[in-house]
Amino acid sequence: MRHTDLSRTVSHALRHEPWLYELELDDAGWVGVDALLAALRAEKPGWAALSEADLAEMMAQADKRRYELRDRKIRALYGHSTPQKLSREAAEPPAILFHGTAPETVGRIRNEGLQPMGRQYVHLSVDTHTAEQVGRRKAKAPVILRVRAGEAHRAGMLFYRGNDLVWLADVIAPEFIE
Ligand code: HQG
Repeated sequence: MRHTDLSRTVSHALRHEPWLYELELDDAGWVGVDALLAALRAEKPGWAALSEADLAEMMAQADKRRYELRDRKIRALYGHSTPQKLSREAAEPPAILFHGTAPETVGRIRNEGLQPMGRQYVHLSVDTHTAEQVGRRKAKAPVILRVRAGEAHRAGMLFYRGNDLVWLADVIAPEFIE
């Protein structure tokens, strides 16, 4: 529970509103661990002695690989909604990716394709199990869309690696979605 709470706050700081923590993400989303720790220590009495090891433990206990901690810097791997789009290196995606969503949004996705909505990128999953979990955040019985990512990539759409299970894209046009 303590880790979930910490992860939520780190997520808020590194993905959504870093300025509320007096943090500034660099081009690739990194902030200094010390700056993040200083902000977190001030957040809650229980976090007054928080250390880098606590962050590492929170990451190790998590069900998903959301952050990367390296050279005394930390960043979120995906999920950003900050106005300044992070610079990412485009990469060749797997031939097929998946996206889990609520049944009621499928009509719109059929018309407009997958859009980033509140985030910087569309989030895609490497397998149906992961897509199902993502979709369950939105609906009890999510719909799993199958994205022909290889074809979309060859047609000029850009893809980026999130973590081992998550890929990102700018948009996915409807013709690549089943
Ligand atoms: C939908 C979590 C209408 C889309 C997850 C989704 C993921 C459209 C919602 C990561 C649309 C956005 C991201 C369109 C897409 N019209 N709705 N044209 N195109 N949508 O939460 O992908 O636990 O911003 O289907 O596991 O659900 O936080 O994106 O339902 O990896 O680490 O708009 O966040 O990771 O919802 O989830 P979200 P997402 P964490």
